[in-house]
Amino acid sequence: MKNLIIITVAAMAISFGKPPKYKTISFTVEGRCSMCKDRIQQALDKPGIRKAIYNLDEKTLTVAYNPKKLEEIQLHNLVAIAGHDTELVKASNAAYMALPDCCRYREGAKCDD
Ligand SMILES: [Cu+2]
Repeated sequence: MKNLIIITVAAMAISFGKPPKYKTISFTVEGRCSMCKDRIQQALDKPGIRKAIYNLDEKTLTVAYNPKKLEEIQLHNLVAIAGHDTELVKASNAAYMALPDCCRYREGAKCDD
């Protein structure tokens, strides 16, 4: 009996300690420069997100996240709140206008770098 309890407790500990299964997705995000890249990646520095990498040349954001904690659309919302349009969610005007001049991608802004 005692052994059974020990085994049960051990099995529970193992299942609690299991690392979450991350899902990796990519989607298009508007951005112009390395500041945009930092801003976009920073916006996804949240619990349940393991990594977020923005490819400036391809305007593609790749995110590894825990689908048990976050829905895909929430990732788009986080980016839009930071001022950047994604292929599913457009940033509000207020969020967009909060960007520095050189990052205003809708007006064809060009950054120096
Ligand atoms: Cu920028």
